[in-house]
Amino acid sequence: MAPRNPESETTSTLTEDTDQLGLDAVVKPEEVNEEDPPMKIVWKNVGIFSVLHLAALYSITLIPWSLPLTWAWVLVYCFFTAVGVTAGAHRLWSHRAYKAKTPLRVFLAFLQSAALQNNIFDWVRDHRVHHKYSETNADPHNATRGFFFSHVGWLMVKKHPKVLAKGKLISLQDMYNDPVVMIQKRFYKTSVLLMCFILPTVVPWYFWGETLWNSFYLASILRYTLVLNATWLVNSAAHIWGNKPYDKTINPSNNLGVALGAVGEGFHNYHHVFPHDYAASEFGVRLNVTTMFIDVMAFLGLASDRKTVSPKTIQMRKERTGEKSIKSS
Ligand code: ST9
Ligand code: ZN
Ligand code: ZN
Repeated sequence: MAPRNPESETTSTLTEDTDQLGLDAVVKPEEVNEEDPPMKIVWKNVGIFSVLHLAALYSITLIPWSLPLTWAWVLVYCFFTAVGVTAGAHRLWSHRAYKAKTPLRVFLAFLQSAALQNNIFDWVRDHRVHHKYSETNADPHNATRGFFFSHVGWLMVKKHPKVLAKGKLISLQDMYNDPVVMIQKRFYKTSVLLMCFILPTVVPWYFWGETLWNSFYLASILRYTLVLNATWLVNSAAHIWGNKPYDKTINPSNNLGVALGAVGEGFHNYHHVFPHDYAASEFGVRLNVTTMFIDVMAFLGLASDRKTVSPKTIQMRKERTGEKSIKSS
């Protein structure tokens, strides 16, 4: 087990299993589920996601005809795109699990634009609603509607009226107060054009003579589609399959496959119980590249106040509500 460091001066340990944002206080389905109008399909999005995935399949056929340096670039850019989502939109902005100085917040905002998963503001709003109203009609990607809906289907239909209604009750004052978030929201389309399409395409062409065609399909289209699906697996697979060592009454589960693919975000049973832990896991850096990244940023003086949960609190919670005879990972 990787050592945790709850006593370190840059890490604050919460002794109670409560979340300042109130996101661990899950609302029960019967409080939200009384109306269920038919889903309205948004055909434009069905078309876009279909073409994107076909283009990603075509991109795979280009791999043998492209340069090894381009493959390396795709992997590196996958990593940084993922970190923009996990260390940025998720752990920093949605859960305030640590603090980041302005240069790091700017860097993460650019990386989050490379992920093209909506701007930080909208991402955070949907994610906070997801935690608070998990598995109800107010959950944007309610996994009780099945794998496909929680994976990508929710982006192909109009949102349930309960999502919009309950979303308006979620506190977003910290987002309004963060100039980096508001500037990224304002210039989102430009930043996506630059970070998701132009930069990843131009680098292999300019620096090692890759064709623009290969660069575009591999570093933009394939990389984007891979990171999208890795992210979506947290909403789908990790809400359906896995272990529940911390709370057996909820659907979010610890799923090692997802933890690997989603750079440390697969300990989802833990994360829904302790959403404010900056490691999103009981095990610190183990199978958790995002935690390593945040730790490196703390070492460089760019991140601080990394919140963790004390081992005693975790143990008590396991004994109270966890699946017995299941190891945490
Ligand atoms: C994408 C997002 O992929 C992925 C998020 C994943 C989250 C994962 C979390 C898991 C944990 C973290 C793990 C990370 C792992 C990473 C691993 C990496 C390797 N509350 O939206 P509209 C308002 S996006 C309150 O049009 P419709 C809104 O402000 C992919 N209000 O709703 C607006 O108000 P106004 C790329 C809300 O019409 C109005 O409602 N993006 C809320 O129902 C209408 O908003 C796309 O493809 C809320 N929650 O349409 C875009 N939400 O009118 C896809 C909205 O006043 N989206 N409002 O301005 C769309 O096209 C549409 O949103 C829609 C719904 C069709 C889905
Ligand atoms: Zn979840
Ligand atoms: Zn979360």
